[in-house]
Amino acid sequence: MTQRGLLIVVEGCDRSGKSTQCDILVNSLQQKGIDTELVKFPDRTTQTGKMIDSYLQQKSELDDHAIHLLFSANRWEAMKTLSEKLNNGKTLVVDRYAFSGVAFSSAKGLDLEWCRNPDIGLLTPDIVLFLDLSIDDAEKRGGFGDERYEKRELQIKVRDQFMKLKDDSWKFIDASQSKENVEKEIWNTIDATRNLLQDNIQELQFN
Ligand code: Z5A
Ligand code: MG
Repeated sequence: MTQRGLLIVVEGCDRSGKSTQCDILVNSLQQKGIDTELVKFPDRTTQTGKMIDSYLQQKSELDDHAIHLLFSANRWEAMKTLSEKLNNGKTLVVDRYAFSGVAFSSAKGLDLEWCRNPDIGLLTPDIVLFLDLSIDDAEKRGGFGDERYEKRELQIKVRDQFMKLKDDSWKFIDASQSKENVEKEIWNTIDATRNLLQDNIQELQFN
């Protein structure tokens, strides 16, 4: 029987290098002969993703609850395909997941428990790599951009909310290091936990 792939989630503050490191990690895993694919949320290509993209680019307005539910729907519509891929042995590296959803919406003032509810039942990650970067260091990376949430005050609140969501599956990575050193720390973390994860691998779990 094919052993299922791992669900590796990469989370973190804005500008912490998530997308950069996801690309590197996918390549490194592939080079080791591990069948791996990159997934990114929000997926801006689907119908819900197009609405999210327009909202993030400040081209449209939506109620805070409505956009929260759209981000969640954007994940739900991918779940069947993702679980099939995992069950067929593919490892997935996921750039942002439900933790971002809860952290951003609750930082805007929505109730944390309310924010968690629509994502209950999504696939549970085997490991969450949290790329940790102070807001000051994030700003040194060329400043925040023009998208809706790219503001210092909100980003400070988002980090506080993320800290309320962590559990034992979270591994903190010091994202203030050079790209190469972050890459090494991530690889060492994956390598240290991979055998443990593979030994304890269960059927896919839904949270
Ligand atoms: N959002 C939400 O509200 N609800 C949800 O459910 C979800 C998301 C899933 C868009 O996300 C917004 O959606 C986001 C959260 C919200 N809002 N904010 N803010 P996105 O994932 O599409 O956002 P993004 O545009 O990709 O930005 P990002 O993820 O914050 O950036 P990053 O991926 O962490 O960083 P990067 O693109 O890899 O690197 C940023 C820059 O830093 C770039 O110039 C790199 O070359 C540089 N970099 C990277 N690593 C380093 C190191 N180590 N040293 C120096 N410079 C570096
Ligand atoms: Mg990114």
